[in-house]
Amino acid sequence: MFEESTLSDLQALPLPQADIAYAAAFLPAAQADALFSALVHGVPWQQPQLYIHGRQVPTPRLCCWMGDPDTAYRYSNTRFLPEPWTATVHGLKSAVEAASGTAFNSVLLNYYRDGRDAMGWHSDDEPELGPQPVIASVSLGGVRRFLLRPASGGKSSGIELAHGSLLLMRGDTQKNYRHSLPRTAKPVDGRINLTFRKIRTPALAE
Ligand SMILES: O=C(O)CCC(=O)C(=O)O
Ligand SMILES: [Mn+2]
Repeated sequence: MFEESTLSDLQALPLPQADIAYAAAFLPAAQADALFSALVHGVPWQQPQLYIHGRQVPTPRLCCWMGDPDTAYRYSNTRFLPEPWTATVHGLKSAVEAASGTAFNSVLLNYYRDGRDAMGWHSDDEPELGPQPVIASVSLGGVRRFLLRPASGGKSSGIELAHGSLLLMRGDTQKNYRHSLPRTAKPVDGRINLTFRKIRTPALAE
């Protein structure tokens, strides 16, 4: 289903103490269009509640955790079990694995319905991801600005993540940088992002 794409399509982003590579055209446009529609309709989207200063607030986006059955992860004191792979997402996983040379066992899908949906500053640094996680991020739909800023503070840099693009964050990127997807007042189409991850499962066996 997915065309071959290789590491040679990836370009390094010039951020110090990070290892970030970007392929703007990882998926051909027609394939990215088909994938977007398949995911909008075919993923069991959820909208968990967040607790902020004791108040319950719906997460400002829809999401779904998908993966191998043993990839439960912990977030805000809750243990989440993954949804089983759909054929579409599993096919994309194989394409991302071939392009990145990395095996993944889970993916977090996020659906930003419009410019009000967003994700705040964070690092993907959960202990179960290990010290130097490889995070492979595929973007589909409306183009949004992805920001990175040094964990020690300082200026943020942005990249517009294209429809069908692949962004790889490796090495010390999560240790040395935070990232976010800010809200935008500009009219923007819905966007789906998939971040493939490798969860180390034995630590979660309890
Ligand atoms: O939507 C994006 O591009 C970023 C998503 C993200 O940072 C995450 O899922 O951890
Ligand atoms: Mn993230």
